[in-house]
Amino acid sequence: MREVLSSFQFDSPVAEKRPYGLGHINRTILVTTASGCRYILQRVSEAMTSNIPGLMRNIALITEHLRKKNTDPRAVLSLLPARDGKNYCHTEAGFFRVYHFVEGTITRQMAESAEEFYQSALGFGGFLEQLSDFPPGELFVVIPDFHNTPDRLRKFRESIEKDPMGRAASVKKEIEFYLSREKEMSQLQQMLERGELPLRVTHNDTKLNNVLLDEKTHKALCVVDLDTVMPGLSAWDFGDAIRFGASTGAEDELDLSKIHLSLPYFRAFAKGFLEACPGLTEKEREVMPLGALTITLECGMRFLTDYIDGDHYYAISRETHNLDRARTQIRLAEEMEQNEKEMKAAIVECS
Ligand code: ADP
Ligand code: GN1
Ligand code: MG
Repeated sequence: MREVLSSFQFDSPVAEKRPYGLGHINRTILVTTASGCRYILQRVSEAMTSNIPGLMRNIALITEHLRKKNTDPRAVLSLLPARDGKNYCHTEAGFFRVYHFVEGTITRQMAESAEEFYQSALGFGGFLEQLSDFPPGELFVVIPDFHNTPDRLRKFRESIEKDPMGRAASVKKEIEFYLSREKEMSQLQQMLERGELPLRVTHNDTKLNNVLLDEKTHKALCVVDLDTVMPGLSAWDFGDAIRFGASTGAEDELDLSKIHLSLPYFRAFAKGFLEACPGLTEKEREVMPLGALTITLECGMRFLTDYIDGDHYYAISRETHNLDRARTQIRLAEEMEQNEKEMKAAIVECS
């Protein structure tokens, strides 16, 4: 850690460091220096380390682009350079980067009101809008096929086949749930391949805790977690935000009776997203509910894959954590299937 900390140009000596946030992928540490300045130090997940210069170039390009469109410096993440001039450092312990801490903000794991969720939609929709003139082809594809749901299904089948932990037999019901939805899971990808939906620069990980809200106004201020910004579909960003934020329970809730799709939250998010990103095509609007279902199924299937594989990808704090997560996604997906008409009507209302 000493080597990592001495690689970056902090304003003064480091006084304190502690784990921070509830992300599942990177290791995030809050660093405070002697002068009281705060920074976010991250050890980048191994899933992303195939081309760190490519990943960090993406982040530099995106933040530079966003900075031209935002006057408030707190609205865009800002990287702290390493002493060698790069925007990351490499040690035996992995790849690290540092962001300036965006002060005066809060992160929610669950929105406290539909209004707050609407604000987050303005944040994520605005992000999409502000990057709509950024050429997607400029970006390095950090995790290929990240939201290629049929490909995720193929990997799921491979894991069931290998079953390295001998867990598959105990989760037959859950496996069956996902396998039986191949058709639904393939639709968006097929539309993308047929050219019916435009490829945009998308965030691809639009969980509520990836947008910082201003602590005073509770308005969306800054979108974080830029590792997965890649060419993608607007329905993925919309869908992932709904999956996480329009659920009435936590992603890892054990009491499944607490998991419902909140239609008021769905409407609030749809309204904000469409207001902030008015340039979506008719087809893109039409597939927004399908985006919610697809990403919920995909995400649940990824959790179950990781459970079967032995929990190598997502951070867990109990043995069945990934299985518990896969089960909440099943509940939520079922409710989305039951409320397809209502979701479609909400999109029409907001358009
Ligand atoms: P992960 O990929 O593991 O989810 P994130 O980049 O999302 O990591 O960071 C984890 C959490 O740290 C975020 O949910 C957010 O609360 C907080 N965070 C990240 N970057 C900043 C920043 N620059 N300023 C303030 N908080 C931040
Ligand atoms: C991960 O990094 P974090 O916690 O914001 C994951 C997302 C999943 C999410 C599920 C790079 O997001 O794809 O939807 O967990 N990010 C990556 O909570 O795999
Ligand atoms: Mg995150």
